[in-house]
Amino acid sequence: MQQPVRPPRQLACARCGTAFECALDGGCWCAAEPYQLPMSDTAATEDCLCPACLRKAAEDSPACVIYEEPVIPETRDTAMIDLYALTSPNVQKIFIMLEECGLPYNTKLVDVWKADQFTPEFTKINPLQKVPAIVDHDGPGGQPYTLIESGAILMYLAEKTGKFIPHDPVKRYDTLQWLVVQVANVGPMSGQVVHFSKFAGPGQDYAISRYRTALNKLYDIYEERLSTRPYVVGDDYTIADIAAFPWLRNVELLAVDLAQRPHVKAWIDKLNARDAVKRAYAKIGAIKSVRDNATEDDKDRYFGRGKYARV
Ligand SMILES: N[C@@H](CCC(=O)N[C@@H](CS)C(=O)NCC(=O)O)C(=O)O
Repeated sequence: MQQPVRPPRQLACARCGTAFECALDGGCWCAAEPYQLPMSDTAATEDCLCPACLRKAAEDSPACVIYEEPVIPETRDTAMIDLYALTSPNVQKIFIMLEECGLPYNTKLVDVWKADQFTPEFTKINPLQKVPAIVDHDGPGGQPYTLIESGAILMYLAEKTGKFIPHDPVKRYDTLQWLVVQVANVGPMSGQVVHFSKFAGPGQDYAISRYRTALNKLYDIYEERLSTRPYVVGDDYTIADIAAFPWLRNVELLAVDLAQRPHVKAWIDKLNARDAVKRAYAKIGAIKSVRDNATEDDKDRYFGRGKYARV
C-alpha cells in the first residue's frame, strides 16, 4: 500500500536556532534511529536538532554508535503484517500494539481450542504451536520475517516503528526489564491461577494458593510502582504497559481485589480509555472461538492431559 508523505514540518534547531525542515511523515528521523543519538520523542519538537547539529552531536556523543544520513523516501510501501491470533491476553498485547502503532495488519485466526495450532502450516510459523505470532511482509531488508513470543513481538514492533520504547538508554532498559517482568512472571502466574481455579477440577487448593500468592505479590509490586509514576516505567506509555495491561486488567477472572490497589485501578482505567485500546478490544470481541463449547477432548488436547499427556 502506498502512503503519501506529509508535507515537511518547519522546526527550529534546539542547538543553533536555525530553521530546518523535517520531512518525515511520522516520528523524527533521529529518534527513529534508537542506537544512534538518544533524542526526544516525536512530540517534543523543541528538542530537535537540525541535521548539521545532529551530525556534530553524533560525532561527539559516546552514546552514538554510527551516524548515517537517513534516506527519506518519497513514498513508503506499507506491507501488511499477518497476526496469528485468538483472544487470549498474550494475543491482546499485539492487537493493542498494532493499533497503537497504526500498522496495517491481517488477523489470521488460529483456534487453539480446536487444534489449529498443531497444523503443519502453523507449526512452520511457530514451532511452539502457540499464538501470537506475526509475519511481517516488510521485515528486515524488505524481506518477510516471522516472529513468535509476545514479548519479542512487542520489542520488534517498537523498534520497527520507533514507538513506545524510549531512546534514552536507561529508560530503554527499564522498559525492557519491565517487559520481561511481565512475560516471565505476570503472564505465567496468571495463567496458572486461571488453569488451576477454572480448568483443573477440584482438589487444587495447594496450587491455587501458591499461584495466587505469587500473583498478588506481583499486583502489589505494580501498585507500588504506579503510586509514584503514571506508567509502569515512568512518564511515558511504553511496551511495558502494553505487555502488562491485558493480564492485570483481568481482575474478575483472576479474582484479584483492586480495592487495595487504587493506582493499578487508575492505570487500568487510563489505558482502557485509549482509542487504540478500544479499537483492539472491539476487534478481539468480534472473534469467535469454539472455546465456550469445547469438548472434554478439546480441553485435554489443549492442556496436554489425558491421552495427550507426554510423561
Ligand atoms: N510465552 C508465550 C505464550 C503464548 C501462549 O501461551 N499462547 C497460548 C494462548 S494464550 C496458546 O497459543 N496455547 C496453545 C497451546 O499451548 O497449545 C507468549 O507470550 O507469546
